[in-house]
Amino acid sequence: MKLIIAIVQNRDADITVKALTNACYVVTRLSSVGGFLHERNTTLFIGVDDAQVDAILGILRKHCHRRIRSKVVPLAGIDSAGIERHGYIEVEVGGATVFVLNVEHFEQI
Ligand code: 2BA
Repeated sequence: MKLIIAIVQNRDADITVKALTNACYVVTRLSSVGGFLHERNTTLFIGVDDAQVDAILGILRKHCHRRIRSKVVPLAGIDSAGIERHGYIEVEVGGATVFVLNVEHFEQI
């Protein structure tokens, strides 16, 4: 058995969870926040048999899209008004960040 942990963008979360549950996979979703952009995202926990991992990855690939996001970063120095200067960097986010872990023991009590 595997535990799939998938971090997805909030814009993709509803449709991804719907596709997973429609395909009869059991999903737990948690609200999370990315450490770099500080944007809210969604972390999915999906426990599945080994043989189902590829199908889950296929659903994630289909519904989780890459997007370009901007982040404000401080620049060296200050401007003529004595105010710190800032610039923007662009980063590509997603589709999904996926971890596939071996499950040592699974039990529902
Ligand atoms: P964030 O940490 O907010 O990162 C958003 C995007 O910013 C990342 O997209 C990546 O393109 C960029 N980024 C992250 N850290 C960076 C850094 N130190 N320097 C430059 N650019 C950086 P993704 O890689 O698609 O990640 C999307 C979200 O997935 C992340 O949001 C984080 O919540 C999670 N994540 C990604 N990799 C992870 C990892 N190795 N462990 C735990 N969570 C991870």
